[in-house]
Amino acid sequence: MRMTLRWFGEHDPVTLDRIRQIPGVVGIVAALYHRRPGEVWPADEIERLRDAAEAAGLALDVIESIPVHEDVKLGRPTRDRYADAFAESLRRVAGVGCRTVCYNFMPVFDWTRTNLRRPLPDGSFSLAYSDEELARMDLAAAELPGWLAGYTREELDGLFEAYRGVEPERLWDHLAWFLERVVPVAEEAGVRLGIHPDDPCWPILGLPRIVTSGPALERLVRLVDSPSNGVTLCTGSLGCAPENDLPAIARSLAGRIAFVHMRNVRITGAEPGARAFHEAAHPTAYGSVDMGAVMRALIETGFDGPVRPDHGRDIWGERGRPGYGLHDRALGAAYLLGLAEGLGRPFRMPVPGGEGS
Ligand code: DNO
Repeated sequence: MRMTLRWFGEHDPVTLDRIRQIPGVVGIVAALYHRRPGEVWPADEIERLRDAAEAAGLALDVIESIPVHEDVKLGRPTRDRYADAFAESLRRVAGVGCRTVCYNFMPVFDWTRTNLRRPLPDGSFSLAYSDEELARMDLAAAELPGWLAGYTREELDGLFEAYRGVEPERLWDHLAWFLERVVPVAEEAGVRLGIHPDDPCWPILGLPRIVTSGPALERLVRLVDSPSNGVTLCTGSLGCAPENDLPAIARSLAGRIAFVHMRNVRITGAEPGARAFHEAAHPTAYGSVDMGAVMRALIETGFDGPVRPDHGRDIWGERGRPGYGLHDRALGAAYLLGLAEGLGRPFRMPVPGGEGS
């Protein structure tokens, strides 16, 4: 396994020089964040990303994400053009030597939280979500934190309208169509795709969400039966629903896990309509995810890909990008390294001053 950390590019206050000092981190997870869904990524910009990582002694291990245009999710006639643009970006990512690409198929919003700075009893701050708070929010006043900005009011209304008729089974059809189109290109380019589960893993705001459980991920990998059609096992996204048995999911997807996000969440409400959780420190005791059992499942099923700690709390006075400060993610990485070492299969490690450092 390779330990990686997400990096948001040259304006990220968490610099590559700092990332390389976290023990065990050998690669980064990055993207061309300024590129809009449906654009073909310019090869020279991807090369610059790889070169920046390598100049800091790190590899560009994962692209997270190439966004999927809404027209593809909606099955609109323009989807061919946008799926082909996605496929072309895949080829170009492979061209710089990066072999893992994460994406998601969530309508309109990516991960969603209702509070980006919930104080925890130890004085740290974390991201939180509650169905009840979401129901009270005024979308028109753009109150919802954590969602992709960049929509105008009209665009948002148009998208909600367009999704009104899209039942989950239609969204599955659109996802199948997309995979049939892009997986052969990924195969040829030697890239593994890893779909990111929906976060939180249930429908919100009346929009359909389908990548929400173990059975859904198993259905996904069967849509196109290729090692290039894989998943991103995100313990935090799936872990918000108590019915998701994460170690069992990890085992059932053996061989098809392209990438792993390991973080912990504490579930504080499990009833439909009153579901709630907040993000927690990575160790098992702080949340509802059995992190050790997940790591054991990954090791026992031979997973050997990139892993990253995910959303950290803001601690020690840091005011990081929500979920993506330095300190708590570094602690998360160290914890995950310890878990794996204790289970007898350490992460690949650069030796300071030696090979790989
Ligand atoms: C949240 C992330 C997600 C993820 C995308 C992948 O912090 O896990 O934004 O990058 O959903 O497409």
